[in-house]
Amino acid sequence: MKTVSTATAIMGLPVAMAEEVVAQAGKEDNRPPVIWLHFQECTGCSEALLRANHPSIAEVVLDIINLEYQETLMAGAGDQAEEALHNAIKKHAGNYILVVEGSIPTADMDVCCKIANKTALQSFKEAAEKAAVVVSLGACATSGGIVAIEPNPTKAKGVLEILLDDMKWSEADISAKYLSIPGCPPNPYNVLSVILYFATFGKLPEKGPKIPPKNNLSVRDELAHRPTFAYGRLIHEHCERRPHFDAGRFVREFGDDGHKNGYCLYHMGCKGPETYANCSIIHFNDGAAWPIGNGSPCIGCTEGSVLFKDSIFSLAKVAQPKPASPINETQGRGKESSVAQAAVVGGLVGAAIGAGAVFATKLPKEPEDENK
Ligand code: FSX
Ligand code: SF4
Ligand code: F3S
Repeated sequence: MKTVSTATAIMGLPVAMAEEVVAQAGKEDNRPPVIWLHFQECTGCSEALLRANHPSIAEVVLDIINLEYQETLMAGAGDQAEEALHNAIKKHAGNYILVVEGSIPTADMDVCCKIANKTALQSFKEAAEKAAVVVSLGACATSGGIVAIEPNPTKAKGVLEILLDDMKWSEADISAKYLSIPGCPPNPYNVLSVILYFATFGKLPEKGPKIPPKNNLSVRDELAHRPTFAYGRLIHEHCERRPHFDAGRFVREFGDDGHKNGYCLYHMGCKGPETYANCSIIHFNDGAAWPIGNGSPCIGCTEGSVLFKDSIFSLAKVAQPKPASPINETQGRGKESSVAQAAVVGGLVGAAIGAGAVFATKLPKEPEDENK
């Protein structure tokens, strides 16, 4: 119940939905079959899942999903494992969730990432053809990640590219059957929430960002295929250091007084202003930690266009450098509101707008300006 309540809250569903999610997730025959393939990666995505205690990986595997094949966790190996994979694809054809970790090499080399004497591309295609939905897990599976850094010797690609270019999936197929959960590693609760959502409603959750460029995304744009509940907003919108950003208080050097006081990491290269993710809210390791909370700038690990592409210390583009209006909708409107209250609110608004304006003048117009 606790697990499902947490996941229901993360998915942004009403509290009353928790019971339905529990009912669906608890049905013995309703646990969604999952086939989980590993390609070129560090296995950090599975490791992050292993660090979640509420629920533990044991609860996920035994109670929530029907995990048919997962190379990191299963005891079988060799022919026995290969047979299990084939049997699972056959038995659950058209009904299983295919989770893919790691990028897929496409170079004309007979040596990269062969499993059971098949190339990763062959293994992926066989499993994707009969899947109900395909989920790319992690930056590597989503857009190539660390493996695809130039000069990308294995010509590593993410799942979306393979589905579109090699398997010729249509736009309609991609929209109904493909979802990505990027991050290096992604947050385990997002993985769990997607699986529970699928088990409950038999379809993928809403996808895409909540804010522009939502309506201008093409099918090739990876931003369009992430669950909105987890990747709908920028980290910068919900960061615990955001008040320092708005007030113009920044860390200028690791270990300086600003760093010790938890100031904003923007000038240390934080990519929170251009990174869509919910790690600022749900954290990792059961809520114990997340990069910015630990004093490290965000490196944009959910963004294929930022991670390992932009320099760690380059300045992120900030869409809205001024703070949002701090007017509290409940103040200054009721009968009981007083002139004094209105004055206080007015003063705060003025102060915040002033701070925003002062701060805005300190921001470079373009990131390159900072280097001048
Ligand atoms: Fe990549 Fe995941 Fe980073 Fe590592 O499986 S997303 S390198 S955390 O392991 O694929
Ligand atoms: Fe947080 Fe980074 Fe934004 Fe600063 S720049 S408020 S540290 S997300
Ligand atoms: Fe990744 Fe940035 Fe969150 S590096 S884990 S998206 S704070």
